Amino acid sequence: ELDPFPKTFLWGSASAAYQIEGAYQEDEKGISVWDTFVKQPNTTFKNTDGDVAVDHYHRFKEDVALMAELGLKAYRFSIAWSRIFPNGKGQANQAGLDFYSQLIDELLAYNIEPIVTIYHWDLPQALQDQYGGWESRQIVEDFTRYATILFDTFSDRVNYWVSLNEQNVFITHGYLLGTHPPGVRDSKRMFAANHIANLANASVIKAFKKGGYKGQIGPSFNYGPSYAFDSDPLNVLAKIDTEELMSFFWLDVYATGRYPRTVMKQLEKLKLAPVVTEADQQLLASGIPDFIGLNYYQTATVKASTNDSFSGDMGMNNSGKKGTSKEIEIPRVSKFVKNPYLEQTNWDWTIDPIGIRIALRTIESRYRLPVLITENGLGEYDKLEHGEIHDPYRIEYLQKHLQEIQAAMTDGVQVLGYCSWSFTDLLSWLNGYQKRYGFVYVDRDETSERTLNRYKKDSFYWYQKVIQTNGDY
Ligand code: BGP
Repeated sequence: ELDPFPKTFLWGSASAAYQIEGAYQEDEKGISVWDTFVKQPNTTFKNTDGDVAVDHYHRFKEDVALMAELGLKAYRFSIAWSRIFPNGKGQANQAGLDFYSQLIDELLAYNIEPIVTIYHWDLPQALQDQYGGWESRQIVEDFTRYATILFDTFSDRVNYWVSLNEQNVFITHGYLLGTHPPGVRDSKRMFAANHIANLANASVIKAFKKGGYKGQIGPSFNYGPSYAFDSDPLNVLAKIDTEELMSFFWLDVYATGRYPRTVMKQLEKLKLAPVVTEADQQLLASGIPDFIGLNYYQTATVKASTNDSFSGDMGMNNSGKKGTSKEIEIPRVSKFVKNPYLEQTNWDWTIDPIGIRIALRTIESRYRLPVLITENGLGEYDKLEHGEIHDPYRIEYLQKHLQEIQAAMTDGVQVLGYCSWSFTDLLSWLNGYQKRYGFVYVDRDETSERTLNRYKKDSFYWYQKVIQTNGDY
């Protein structure tokens, strides 16, 4: 028997500025590293920039009206740093503040709780050029100043803040795999930049607490638990190593202010460990969040690796052609293998509802912090036919995940709410516009006229019912 969802449960949906807004140069907005990255010569990004995206900047009232029709209780969005500070710092841009102020007011008019992400990857290009972005300690101060302006301007109306979105993703892709800006492939630089991002995260949380603002703050983290392929003790050890390296290396710092000793020891041996001063240690300890934001998509299954070298190629399937991803290996740690019990999407992401229960249980038993599920969803091809989109696969995916969340809550995990990814269809960073996640279809048909019209999918009506019945449908 499952406990019912609490009355206060935040039934939500999520998005991020670069993926929906468009209007990339309007109202004094500065250029971000993503604006630049997708337009480099020889880029693999074709027709997949965020210049127009789904034009949310001009259509936010229409979008919020759809959220109200669906019955959302919460909406997670991000603020583009370069709208507030076109050059990353200096004088705040009033037009940028006004845009988000109007969006927040519009949400509140329909009783939709805004959940505001302060950083969802679109760093002002000026800070990259000036001092190398996340590789310079100067960013700690600039990021804190930017966040503080947001707290001062909006905390009378905002109760939930997400500090950094998926630090593990933007740091590893940006500095190890080279697939996100600034396109670096250097593990030493990656661990150094990552440490600075930790400091920036802690500094913002500390500023929030010291400022006495009302509400709660925490980082969102992409946590997909790992399984051992079988009970071979070597594979079980590989599972532990993988989770420490890929997840607890971040989550431990957020929740306890300390790096896991095992990973740090390995990094020291490899001469990759970041420099952590006494002052850093204190800052990390003073920036403990109120909740962990969980972005959950899939799990991994691992065997032990005996290989020595890293190919630098994560072998991801960004084409949407099923079965094209390559086997990933972290040398001397683990080899990622197919899990015979789990289905995969067309982008080769495993579909594993019980995995979210395992993620929630792990966070609870390790950190005893509440969790806000800030992302979860299915990226698939959708087909618009006579104004309708039949997406039973998405309904099934979300329904099964919600059931496991309810089970985790029944187990005793504190879950504040659930934001599906995403509300409208939007830009997928590495997959363009064909990989769709929304309850609302956006017509971005590049072959005919791109109307950007919105259409409600079947999953829209399904989620509407879920919310109406508080999960008891
Ligand atoms: C998360 C990001 C989101 C979103 C999502 C889906 O990592 O926080 O911004 O993009 O993943 O991923 P993708 O677009 O690669 O399918």
